[in-house]
Amino acid sequence: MVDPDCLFCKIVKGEVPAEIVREGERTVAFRDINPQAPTHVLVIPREHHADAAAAAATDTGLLDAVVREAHEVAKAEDVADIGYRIVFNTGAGAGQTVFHLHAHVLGGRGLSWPPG
Ligand code: D5M
Repeated sequence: MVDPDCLFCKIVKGEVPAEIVREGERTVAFRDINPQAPTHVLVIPREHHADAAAAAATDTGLLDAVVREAHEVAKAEDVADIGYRIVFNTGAGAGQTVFHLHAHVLGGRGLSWPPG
């Protein structure tokens, strides 16, 4: 399933450029255009799902693949041992701006809690 108007679907198809760091069978990982930490990578499924809730409702294996890939990114970026954060902004009220499921992988600096 692809949404022709979706920015991240266009990145999957190569129609919009992105700094891709890893590609898997089900996922693509690329650097966030507005990084909030030294490592800030987005992991997205190739399939279009608006957010984590939609993916959970329709495809039980997809979130597992995204989270596993987020951990592979953290290892490749050398932030896995010191600690990193995986964030799924889910819904506009939580700050989601792109409605294609994505995991933010943030690391390389101290990360405070609670998040803003
Ligand atoms: O996060 C959406 C994220 O997507 C936000 O951190 C900016 C990033 N973004 C937007 N456009 C691009 C492109 N073209 N390349 C890379 N990253 C991008 P959200 O959780 O929806 O607020």
